[in-house]
Amino acid sequence: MSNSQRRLKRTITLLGSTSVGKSTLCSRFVYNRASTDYEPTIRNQFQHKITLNSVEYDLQIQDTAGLERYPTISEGYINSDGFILVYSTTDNQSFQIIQDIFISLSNELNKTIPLVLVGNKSDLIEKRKVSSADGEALAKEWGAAFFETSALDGKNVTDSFIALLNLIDPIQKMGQSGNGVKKMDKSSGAHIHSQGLTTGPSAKSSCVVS
Ligand SMILES: Nc1nc2c(ncn2[C@@H]2O[C@H](COP(=O)(O)OP(=O)(O)O)[C@@H](O)[C@H]2O)c(=O)[nH]1
Ligand SMILES: [Mg+2]
Repeated sequence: MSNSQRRLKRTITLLGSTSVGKSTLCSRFVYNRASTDYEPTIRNQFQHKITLNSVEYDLQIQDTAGLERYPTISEGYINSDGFILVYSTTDNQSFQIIQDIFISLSNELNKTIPLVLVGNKSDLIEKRKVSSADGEALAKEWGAAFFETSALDGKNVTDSFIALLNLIDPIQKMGQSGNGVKKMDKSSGAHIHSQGLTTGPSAKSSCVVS
């Protein structure tokens, strides 16, 4: 038993306004490169395998596009196990929009939602508009884990996905409780992060544009 690996299927959805770097984050995580050689219309799905602490995760990662034209969260996302909500640290409007998206998500998914808030483009230091403190405060309010990332240089990208996977399991074990978004202590995300889960993404991945 101790030698057998657990296998878990997980669906993760990235949400956020246009150009915050959702597709580039997916490309960085799955292929370890920043470029995106596809132009998704509404949704783009990646299959990716990653092993963490002897658990083999079979990931379906849903990249989204054009969400600002869809004020309510599409049914396609309702079965996601967790969400990465992305804004750009260089764009105040994207920080506002991610808050609107969170409200839609909370209203539509009447259950506990594992969430990671990501402020992307942290490499663009001179262009920063949203402070780290504001991002962190928002994540704390939501009970989400928080990372500032750069899909360009890779900073914190894998860590963001791993933090979400580790948030999903405890929440699923807890079961669904309460109305709306369960306020989870941000420290649980930070704790998971600080455990130093170092296993990198495996080579098995594919991408399907829909
Ligand atoms: N400097 C920098 N540029 C980024 C980063 N992430 C994405 N970009 C650029 O931002 C633009 C929009 O990225 P994209 O992934 O298409 O955004 P999406 O619309 O949210 O999927 C592209 O030109 C990317 O190269 C980042 O972390 N740093
Ligand atoms: Mg995109």
